[in-house]
Order: sequence, then C-alpha cells, then structure tokens
Amino acid sequence: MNKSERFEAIETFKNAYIQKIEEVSGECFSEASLFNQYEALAEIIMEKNGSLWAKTSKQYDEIPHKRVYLFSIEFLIGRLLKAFINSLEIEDIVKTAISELGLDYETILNKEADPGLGNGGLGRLMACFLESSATLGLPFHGNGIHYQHGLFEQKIINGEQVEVADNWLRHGYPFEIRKPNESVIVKFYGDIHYDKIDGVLTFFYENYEPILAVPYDIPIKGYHNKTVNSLRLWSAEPVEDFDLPSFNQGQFMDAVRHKSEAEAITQILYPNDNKFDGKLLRLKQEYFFVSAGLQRIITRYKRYNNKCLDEFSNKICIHINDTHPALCGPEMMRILMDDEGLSWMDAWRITVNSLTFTNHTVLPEALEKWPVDMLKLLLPRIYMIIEEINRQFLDKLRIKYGLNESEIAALAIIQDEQINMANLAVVCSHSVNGVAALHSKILREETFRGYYQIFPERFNSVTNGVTPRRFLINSNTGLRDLIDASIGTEWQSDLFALEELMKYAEDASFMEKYDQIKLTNKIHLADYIKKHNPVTVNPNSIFDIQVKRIHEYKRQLLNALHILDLYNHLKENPQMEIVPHTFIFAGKAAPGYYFAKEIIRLINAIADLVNNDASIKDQIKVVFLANFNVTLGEIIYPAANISEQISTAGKEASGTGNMKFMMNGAITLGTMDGANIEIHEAVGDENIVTFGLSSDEVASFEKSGGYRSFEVFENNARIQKIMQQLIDGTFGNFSHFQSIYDSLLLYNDSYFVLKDFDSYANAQRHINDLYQCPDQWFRMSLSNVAYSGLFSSDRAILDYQKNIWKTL
Ligand code: NBG
Repeated sequence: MNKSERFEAIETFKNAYIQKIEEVSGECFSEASLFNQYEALAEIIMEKNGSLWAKTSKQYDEIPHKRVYLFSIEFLIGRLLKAFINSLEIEDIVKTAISELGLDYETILNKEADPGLGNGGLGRLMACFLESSATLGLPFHGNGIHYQHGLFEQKIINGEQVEVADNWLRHGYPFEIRKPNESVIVKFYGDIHYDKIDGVLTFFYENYEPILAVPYDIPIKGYHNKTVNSLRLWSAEPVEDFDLPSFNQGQFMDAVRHKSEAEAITQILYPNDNKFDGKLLRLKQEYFFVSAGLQRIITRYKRYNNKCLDEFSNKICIHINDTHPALCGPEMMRILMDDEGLSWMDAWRITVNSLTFTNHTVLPEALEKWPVDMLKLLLPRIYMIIEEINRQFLDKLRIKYGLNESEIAALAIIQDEQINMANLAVVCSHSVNGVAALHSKILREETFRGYYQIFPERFNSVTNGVTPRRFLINSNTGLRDLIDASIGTEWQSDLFALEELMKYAEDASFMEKYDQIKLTNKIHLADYIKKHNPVTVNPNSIFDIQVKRIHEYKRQLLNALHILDLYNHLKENPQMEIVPHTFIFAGKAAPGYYFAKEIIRLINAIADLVNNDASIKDQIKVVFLANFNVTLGEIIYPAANISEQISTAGKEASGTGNMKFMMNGAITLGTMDGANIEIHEAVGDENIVTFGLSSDEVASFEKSGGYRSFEVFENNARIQKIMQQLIDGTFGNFSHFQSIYDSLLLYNDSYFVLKDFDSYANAQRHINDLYQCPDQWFRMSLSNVAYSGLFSSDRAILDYQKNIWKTL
C-alpha cells in the first residue's frame, strides 16, 4: 500500500469508526463510553468477517470437499478482536486511526471478555485446531456448548482460592450470531414402544421431554486469508417459554419452572479438568450437543445430496474429542435408523466410517463411566442401542476373534452396570489416537491393549500443537518483528522455516536484540505483577514459570517444596549467592479438589515467607498470579526463561503449555513425559533440562504397590526439614499443611514428589549455572524458538487431515 492509499484507508476507517460509535451508543463520539468504543470496533470487524464468512460457505458448497466436524464439550477460544484485526491485515491502520482519534487501542481491546468455555489444555487445543484449519483453508467446524457461565473467575483471598461466577455474557458478546431458524429438538426421558410395521421393527418414542437447541455461530477467521469457518455452540431453551395452563390456574412458579429446567442444561461449564464427575446434568449436556449437532449435520447433508446418505462417510467426518461426545456413536445410529429408516447394518457402516476418536488422558479418575440406570432413565432409546452395539461386538469377539470370557469382559462397553465411554468411542470409531508419542504408546500397550490386538489398524498418534499466531505472532510482537526482519515472514504460515534462525546463533548483534526483547517482555510481566500482587520483582532475575491447572500429577508441589528448600539453603548460608530467581505460578484448582486448593495455599504461604524476608536479599521471589486464563497466558509465555513441565512421567498425555513457552524461547525444565519427549528430541539434549523417573520406572513402582517415601525421607536431611516446616508453624500458627505432609509420608506419595526431589534440585542448580553463561543461554533459547515448527497446530491439523480424516 503506498503512502496516500494508507492515508486514505486510515481516514476511511476513522470516519466509519466515529459513525459506528455513535450508532451503538446513541451519543456523540466524544461522549461515548470505553465500552461503546469496544462495541463499535467489534461490530466493524464483524461486518468485515461477515462477508468473507458467507463467501467461504458458498465456496465449500460449490467445491465439495470432505468436511470435518469437531465435537468437543470445551472450546477455550480466548479473546478474538485482536486476532481478527491481525488476521485481516489491518492492525496498522486500525491502531493509527484510533490513536489519531485520541483513543487507546490496547485499553479498548481490554474491554473484551475472555470466554472461559473450557478448563485448560483440552479446550484450548480445540481452539488452536480451529484457527489452524481456517488458516490452512480447510472445511472444519466446531460443535460445542454455549455455556451461560464459563469457568469460574479465581480470586486469591488470604492466600486461598475463592471462586466467583463467570458471567461472560453480561454485556452481550459481539462475535456470535444466534440462528433460531436452525434450532432442533433434543429429547430426554420418556418411553419406547416398538411394533412391526410392514414386517419392519419400528420404534416409537413417547412422553419424552423436548428441549429446544438453539445454535450460536462464532466466526473462525484464517490468518491472512479469506477463509472463515464456524464454531457452533448450542444453547438449551424451553420449547415453549411458558406453561399457560399452570399460569391460568395461578401456579406461577410451575408456569416458568420448565423454562429454568431447560436452560439449566447449558448454564454452566463443569469446572473439572481431567476428572470425571458423574452428574446427571453433565450427561444431559453431553447428549444435548451431540444430538443437536448431528441432527443439523445430517439434515444439511441431505439437502445437498439428494436426500441420499450412502456417501455420507466419504464426505463427512465426525471427530469425537475425548469421551464427552462419545454418544455420537449411538445417536448417529438412532438418527439413521429411527429417523432415516436405514437398516442396522447400513447405519452401522456409515457410523463407524464417519467417526474418529482422540483420547486425551490415561488418568483412571478421568475415564467416564455412566451408570446404566442413569442412561436408561434419561436416554432410553440410546441405551437400547448401546446394549445392542455391545451385544453384537461381544459376539464378534467370541466368534470371529475367538477370545475367552475374561478377555471379552475387559473389552465390553457395558461393565459392572456402567457404560465405559472410552470403550464405546473405540468400538464406534474407525480411528483412535493419542496426543503425543508416549501417550499413544501407553494407549496401545495399556489402556486399550485388548483393542489394539484386534484392531491394530485403527490406532494412530498425532502429537498436539498450538497456534503460533496467538502464542507468538500476536502476543510477542517484539520477537515477531525481529524474526520478520531476519528471515522474512514465511515462517508465520510455515513454522518449520524458523530453523533458519539458527544462522544467528553466533551473531552478537542479533543476540543483543533478542535479549532486549525478552527483557522488555519481562518488564511487561513485572508491571502486571506489581499491579496485582503485593510484590516487586526484578526483571533481570530468572523468570521460572509454572502455569497450568493445579493438579497433583502436574506436581506444582515439587516446585513449591524445592523453593522452600532453596530458601532454607540461603538462610543457612548467608554468604551464598545465586542468580536471582522469580518463581511464578498461576492456575485454577477445581472447586471440589481440596488437595489442589491446599497446594495453592502452600504456594501463597511460601510466597509470603520468602518475599518478606530481607535476609535473603531479594535473591528469590515467589508470585502466584490469580485467575489464569488465555489472556493472562499471552502476557506470561513471552516473558519466561524457564518452562516448568514437571509432571510425574506417564501422567501428562501431552501438555501444550510446554509448546507455548518453547515458541517464546523459554527452556524446558521437565520430566520425560508427554510432548516433553518430543521437545527434547527436536531441540537436542543440550537445549533442555530433564530430570526424574522415566514412565517405565513409575509404572514399575506402581505395579509393585508404589515406592517407600519414608525411606527417602529418612535418608535426606533437607527433605526432613521441609516436611517438618509443613507442620511446625513455620507459616504461622494457622498455616499447617497436614494433608500435604500426610499424603507424602503416610500415604506413600503417589506422584513421586519426594522420589524425584533430588533429581529436580540438581536440575535447578544446573539451570542456575547455565544462566550465568549468556552466550550459551542465548543459543539454548534461540534453539527452542527455531525448532518449534513441529509444535505448530498447523502441523498437527495436517497430520489429522492426512492420516485420520483422510481429507487431503
Ligand atoms: C488433557 C491432557 C493434556 C493434553 C490436553 C490436550 C484432558 C482430559 N486432557 O496433557 O491432560 O495436552 O488434554 O490434548 O483434559
């Protein structure tokens, strides 16, 4: 764009913006509120998206290409406005125009709510997949739930987590379009009758409770292209607002009761991460979005394919993201047989050939098992179908594969009066995959061992990835500009091109700029910390960061106990000097997860002790930042020196925070778990610091009933001291941490915290040494950026498209 065109564009934008502000506020421009400024900007951008959105749909209809629909109970999309503006390539114009109007761009962007429609990695991964697919121009759409309340807002009060409801829709949400004319009915409860009509067994569903499912569509814009895909979120509403007969009889509460009962289904996101909580309402949610989504997809498909479903599985792929949407199997069977009149055999062929499944965890407490009674009551027809799928499958195991009864029992979908949802998903899909190499191996050899023996061809592996647009290009603009200036912009859509950066590994002037960018990002985070926590941190200290959900297996406890030990060490050796360290934590604990909340309390107690002790001369500071979410992550990742990825080996399926940190040049301090293993392979042993038990060692201890934590305790004076401090009043009279003490010593430390302690402390010391060699540290950091190509979700999506959905 030449100078005068650019000027034109700025002026045009200014005029449009002023006009829009006046339209949305009904006030003149100078009187409008900050929120009006945000609303107006969002509307202008949505208008731009709108026409591209319509064009993309038309194109997909004209050039038939296999479509993928991703079913997930969580989509953690983050704020959208900045991402839209950047993807439309108008950031420069918008920013300049806004500043010339005397307004502040960043402040306006900050008015946007961050929709918390997910718990953590699982939901965020789905958002990355949506963005990458749109950027690659592929027909790929999300299907999920329009929660009225997302994940709670976390406050830290007196060192403890306090949950506040998240009302993200309070001021409306400008990026969604409600489409009431595409609503469908989802049926719960009721009775099933069947009869032979013209020799065909026909099912009648009566006395059910109908719920209206209304879709809201959110545009998913590709980066620097014209593709706009959709994320469709379903909201539950009563079929009729009002029960008129009750109202007329003066029973006003009864008249509206069914309205709130219907709406309850999509009121709230369950706040558990990696934990099954078998509530009836959750089962309703699962069936609700599965049924609504599939009904619409099949209706639409028929409209464009002469009502014929024969080719369905060649043109449509339905992806089951973890087991929450596993009812896709039986629900598809129901629609194809009961609504479309297909035979069992035809319906089964289409179902299995259309469905694919990704497992995201091997933690036993996370695996979904629904009581048969609950399913029978809530979804009687679906239960009948599951029973029949199970019966036919077990027969096949017996007859075709010759399995004995105990082998068969292990593979059954219905076990001990419960529906094993992972088994259901495997049986109904033609592809099953894990999310990192180690995780897929554990699936093949442990979790789904029996299935792997009979269906080896179904098993795949795709290592997760994250979108570099959100986690580098738009959030670390300093680094983005330096990379652009050094190797051009191709890397933005082909992250492997970052390898070219290695030619600067010995370049002093590049290093100086690179280090300056990291420092600027750290200053930015330090300012944020100062605003939100009563502590000032030194931007020249090592920023050692662990941000993720709080969970025992992720071992924030190991990190916290090591800080306490380091503090003891400094106290005992007043002469000792270390590189100043700032340990930063953030993450939410599920409200019902007592132990995780104790870990938060401990971290805050340690922060209080350490930050207020002048005798250690500011050599360590500890910060717990409240309310970790996507937006806060975007400030944190670019500022990190160390990325803590210290889960007990074998427990973290992949991890994706590890990739976000890596892309921003942080060095992983991690166990050989999940995708850390692949990060290790990509950057080489010299550019990562690993420690701890291997997954095989953990598994072998577990098989023999665990290790003896008391023996480690007895032989290690430093561990004895920190354990004692948990219960001796070190943190003030009321701050005992008895349950943590007991879990580590009395209950044998199931997550191997004490077992890995020494190895972790050594790794930390090693980092301290490395940081003191700036040239070496720079090379390590740069290697992490340069070799992050493999961890782009563009690569992950291409793997899925080629090997799993077979769309390319
Ligand atoms: C999580 C795993 C992570 C993984 C994400 C995305 C669940 C059930 N699983 O390790 O714990 O990175 O899924 O695959 O939330």
